[in-house]
Amino acid sequence: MVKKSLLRIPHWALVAMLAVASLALVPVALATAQPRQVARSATVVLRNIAFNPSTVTIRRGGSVRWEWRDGTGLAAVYHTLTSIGRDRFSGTGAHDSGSYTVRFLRPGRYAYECMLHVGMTGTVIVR
Ligand SMILES: [Cu+2]
Repeated sequence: MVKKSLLRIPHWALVAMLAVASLALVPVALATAQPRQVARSATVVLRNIAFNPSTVTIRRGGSVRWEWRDGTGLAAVYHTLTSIGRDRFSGTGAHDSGSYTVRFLRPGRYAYECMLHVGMTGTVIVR
């Protein structure tokens, strides 16, 4: 009976408290539901046998530029840019310098790799 007396809050008061509590949550929910500002384009540098950064996110219609900068001359390391997975894009053969740019028109998750180095992978997320 003692326990029950603790719960002697009128029903309307409980409803009012829940209403206030849910209102307090609304701004947070709206803030997380809004899409974050996504960059129009991104640059990925091929260096140290890796794509840097390995994941980039851009807006639909934007582009990604890859730059081969993994050493020069005899120390140059060759890499390919090879699309894998369901959402594909055209890539390149093996290079040790230069750049390559792809414009992404459709939202999706574009995975890619270097065919010469196991584990050298990257992803372009288009929103
Ligand atoms: Cu490579």
